[in-house]
This record gives sequence, C-alpha cells and structure tokens, in this order.
Amino acid sequence: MLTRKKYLKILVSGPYASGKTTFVKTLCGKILTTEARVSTPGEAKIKKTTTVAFDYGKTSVDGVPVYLFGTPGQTRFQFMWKILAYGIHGYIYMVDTSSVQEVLRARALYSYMKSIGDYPHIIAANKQDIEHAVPPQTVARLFNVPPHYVVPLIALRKDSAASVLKYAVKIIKRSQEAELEKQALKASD
Ligand SMILES: Nc1nc2c(ncn2[C@@H]2O[C@H](COP(=O)(O)OP(=O)(O)OP(=O)(O)O)[C@@H](O)[C@H]2O)c(=O)[nH]1
Ligand SMILES: [Mg+2]
Repeated sequence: MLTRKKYLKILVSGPYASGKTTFVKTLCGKILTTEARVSTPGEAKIKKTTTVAFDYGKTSVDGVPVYLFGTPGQTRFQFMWKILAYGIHGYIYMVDTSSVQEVLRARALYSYMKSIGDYPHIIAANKQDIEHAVPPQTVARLFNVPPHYVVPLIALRKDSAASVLKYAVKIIKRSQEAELEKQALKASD
C-alpha cells in the first residue's frame, strides 16, 4: 500500500553522455560517482570517462530529502537500470538535445525505461544552451508524449537543474496523492 513518503528516491536515466552525472553533480555538489575511462574508441571521442555503476547524491526540495541515482549510459551497463530502479518514486529521463540524431537515440531507450515500470516521470531536454538545440516541444512530438512531459534543461546550471528537479517532485507528489485518493475511495466502498 502506498503511504506518504518522508523522502523521495528519483532515478536519472538516459543514454550515454546525455548529462546524467552533470545533473546530479550540479544539484548535490559532492557526490558518489563510479567514473571509469571510456574504452570504446567511438564513445571515447565524445568524452574520456563514463559512469559504470551509478551516481548518488542527496539534496532536498521544499524540505523533503531527495536521493538522486544516476544510471550508466553505455548499453553494456544497462542491466544496472533495473537494479537502481528498485524502490524509486519516479524518474527523470535525460535527453541530449544537441541534435535530432541524439534525440532519436534517446527515444529507443525510453521504451526500455518504461518497460522497467510505470513510474511517474518527466523528460529533461538537456543541453538547451547549445546552438540549434532541439526544442522541448519537438522532443515531445518525437517521443509521442504530451508537451508537459518535457522540460528544458541546462544541467550545467544550478537554477535550471533545480527547477527541473522541482517539477519532477511536483509530478511525483501529484501522482502519489492521486494514488492515495484512489486507495481511500476503495477503502470507503
Ligand atoms: N553544453 C552542455 N553540455 C553539457 C550539459 N550537460 C552535460 N554536458 C556535457 O555533456 C557531457 C556528458 O555529460 P555526463 O554528465 O558525463 O553525461 P552522462 O549522461 O552521465 O554520461 P554516461 O554516464 O557516460 O552515460 C559532458 O561533457 C558534460 O559537460 C549541458 O547542459 N550543456
Ligand atoms: Mg554518467
């Protein structure tokens, strides 16, 4: 049975190099990371290190402690997503919007994320500071989701990261309230 939580566990998932670790770091400062050198030549061209297990950071939103878990992005570590999803209240799906190709790559993995469980979530259209970044409304269209699912993000900036997290918490809380209401109605039948 769902009860009101005193904390929130939120997963930050998404493809390789979409900005998951950056997001957790920007919000939480000092975090636990498991970065290792990228060994795949193609991927090493993009950046030198990658998350191999998870990122972990703690912050709070309106006094509620929030535990953030960032997934690895490389497909060979994808099995970690299910493990990290244990006990989550919702997730933020990170998309690199620097090109349409990246957005389409993210779309395929989004189906995988949804197959893990039907959790409340939002899609973060990251790297909006890059010239000609794909706008959030186009991401929503390509992902075939309502526009309010997708929010703009520059994970390098604290104010932007904080407002995306705040929005995610709002969506999660709203979904929890709706679930509690449903349970209360059932109990009164
Ligand atoms: N311009 C720009 N670059 C960003 C932004 N967020 C992240 N980056 C860059 O994108 C690259 C990948 O960032 P990471 O945070 O390592 O991405 P990740 O999703 O954790 O990567 P993996 O764990 O390897 O899947 C880094 O070079 C970041 O500096 C952003 O908002 N704008
Ligand atoms: Mg990472």
